[in-house]
Amino acid sequence: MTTNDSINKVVDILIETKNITALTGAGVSAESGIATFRDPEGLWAKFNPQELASIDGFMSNPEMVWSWYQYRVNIVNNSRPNPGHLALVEFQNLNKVFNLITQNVDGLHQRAGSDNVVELHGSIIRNKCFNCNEIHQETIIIENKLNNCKYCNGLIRPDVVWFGEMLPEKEIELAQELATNTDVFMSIGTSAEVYPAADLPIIAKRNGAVLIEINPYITQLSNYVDIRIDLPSGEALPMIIDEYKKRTLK
Ligand code: BJW
Ligand code: ZN
Repeated sequence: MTTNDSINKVVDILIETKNITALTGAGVSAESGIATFRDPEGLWAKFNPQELASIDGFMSNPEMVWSWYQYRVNIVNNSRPNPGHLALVEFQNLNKVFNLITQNVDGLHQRAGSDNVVELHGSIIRNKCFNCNEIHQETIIIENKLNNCKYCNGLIRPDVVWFGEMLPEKEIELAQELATNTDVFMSIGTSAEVYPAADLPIIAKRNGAVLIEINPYITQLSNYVDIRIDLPSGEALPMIIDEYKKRTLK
């Protein structure tokens, strides 16, 4: 099947369906200049996840972890949503039930205009207290200095989910329910290697959904999906929306 055939097949399915759920990963923000994790140029090729994205890492060197996240917050603040994010906003206007679940912590879906985004791994723009868990909404960037909680004096950390930490209960339960009940599930720009998010496409397919993957490279999910579009999401998603509009406006 050519890429165009796959796009056409996806649009055939979307037109007939009532309920669409998308799970996005770091690949969706790659075209906004935000590094992914597991690609050859990704963050985990240069940085050690155990040192930077775990409780033990924060406890042994909080200054280093905090400044690494501030460096990434700066990149996010200077980035913009790309055509993939913008096309996902248009999925809200197809007169279907559309649910967007993301593993991304960069807030770019929301900045693009997506509503009710289910954030599985938190947000890099939000901070919380390492000790009492209180959310500190205000941006606390005092160069690379560590900040303390105004309630309990604990250290402030980013409100993201590190390895070994539980995902926010409400979000993961909602995501599992959406995956169970959807007609179409799109896995976009994720390596599908990190659990429990990586279970969501499997749950959807086991419960009868058509499973679509959009990713320029093969993932662990690729052999299992019904349709694969091997393009960057910033190209594939606008193509799908354009074709959908062309067909439904006739
Ligand atoms: C494009 C593109 C373009 C490129 N267009 N596509 C053994 C020991 C301990 C734990 C475990 C274990 N085995 C399993 C676990 C559990 C663990 C886990 O899954 N580990 C695996 C790595 C094996 N999971 C957890 O620990 C989770 N918690 C949990 O399970 O709690 C229960 C528990 C408690 C205690 C012990 C055990 C279990 C928490 C996971 C938290 C993940 N956190 C991170 C960091 C967030 C904060 C931050 O940003 O720093 O979340 S890790 C990182 O991976 C980030 C991402 O959200 C997540 C997923 O990555 P994603 O989005 O898929 O990115 P990549 O880089 O992997 O893939 C990008 C894809 O894009 C590629 O496929 C490219 O081809 C593609 N791409 N350009 C479209 N233009
Ligand atoms: Zn506190």
